[in-house]
Amino acid sequence: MSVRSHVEEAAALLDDAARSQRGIEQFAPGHFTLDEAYRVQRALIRRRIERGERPKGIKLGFTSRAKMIQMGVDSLIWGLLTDAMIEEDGGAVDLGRYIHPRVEPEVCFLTRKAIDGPLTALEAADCIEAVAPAVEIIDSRYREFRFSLEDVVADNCSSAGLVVGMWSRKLDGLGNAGVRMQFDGRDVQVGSTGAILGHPLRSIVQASKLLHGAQMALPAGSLIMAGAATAAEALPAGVHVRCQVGSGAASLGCVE
Ligand code: OOG
Repeated sequence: MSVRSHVEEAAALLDDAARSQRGIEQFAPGHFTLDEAYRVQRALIRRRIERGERPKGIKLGFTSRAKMIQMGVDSLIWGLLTDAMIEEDGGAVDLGRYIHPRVEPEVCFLTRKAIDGPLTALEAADCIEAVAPAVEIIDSRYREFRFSLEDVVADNCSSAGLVVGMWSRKLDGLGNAGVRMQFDGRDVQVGSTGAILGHPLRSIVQASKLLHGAQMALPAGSLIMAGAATAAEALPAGVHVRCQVGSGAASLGCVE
């Protein structure tokens, strides 16, 4: 009889919670270390890959003060994206796939080179093929979105869905572009891309260090979600969401 490690056990619990849309209690304090939490995250993604999903890139979390304050967590975290998380820009999202989804306005990068070592800001810019406005749909597998840093890391940083708008090759002005998230044409969050680590390109620098620390590389053609520029908003049924970054936008409607 094989006894599953507590890392595999936690990955199975979180994976089942996502698939059944049933939230679970957060783990007891000290249940796992941060290092083990990242191992849970990888085990979780392995299960998805075994079911046929394909790796698509990475996302950063808590890169803005607004998000850290909202969730009471003060360290940058990162998670892994798969193709199954991508929702169509301008399409309708089936809320039945989620537990208690929230949306946040983001900047998404597409890489043109592999990232396989720590980068400077200048090198980071050289790795980018294009940038797009994006909406991230986060959905904690923990009841009431309550978690510790280790819990949220184990839960793949609440990753659930993402909508990527039109790609642009222009990175000028990205350090201070207006960000606006609207529900049915009404502003629910406004901010600036400068809220993301001072400049969203810094998220690529951070990502390169995190990847290096984890002895991982990111192939060319990957997506990197830079982290929300503002706090997240609960996603109610029936609203149309639009996230504008500078002059570009990504949007989605939701159906139940
Ligand atoms: C964790 C995910 C944080 C971001 O962009 O900061 C995140 C959460 O808030 O549930 O995605």
